[in-house]
Amino acid sequence: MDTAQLAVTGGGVALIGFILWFFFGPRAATAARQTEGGVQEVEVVVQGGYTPDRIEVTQGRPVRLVFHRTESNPCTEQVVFGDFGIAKSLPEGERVAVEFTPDRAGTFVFHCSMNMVRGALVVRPA
Ligand SMILES: [Cu+2]
Repeated sequence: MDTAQLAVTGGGVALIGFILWFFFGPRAATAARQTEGGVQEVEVVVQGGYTPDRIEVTQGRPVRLVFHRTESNPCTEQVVFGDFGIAKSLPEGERVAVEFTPDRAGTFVFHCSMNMVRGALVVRPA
C-alpha cells in the first residue's frame, strides 16, 4: 500500500469508529433542574429530535418537561409518554409543559406519535 491508500484506509476506519460511537456509544443524561417548589424541570427543544434526548429524574417527585418545538415538521407535533398515559400536542413555537410524578424507577421512552423520534426519561430510585 502506498501513502494515499493508507490514508484512505485509515480514514475509513476512523469514520466507522465515529459512526459506531455516534449511534451506539454511551449517552450522557441531562439531570433535571430543581425548582424552588421541588419540581424537577427540564426544557426540551424539539427540532429534528429531542434535545436533550436523555433526561434523568428522581422517582416520586413531580417532573415538568417543557417542550419547545421550533420546527414545522408534522412528525414531531405530538409527544407521547406511553408508560405514563400521556400524549400532548406541541404547537410550533410554543412551550408545552408535560407534568407528572414518576411512580416507578426505570428507563421510559418518549416519542413522536409515529414513534420515529425518540428520547428517554431515566427515573432513578428515590
Ligand atoms: Cu414522527
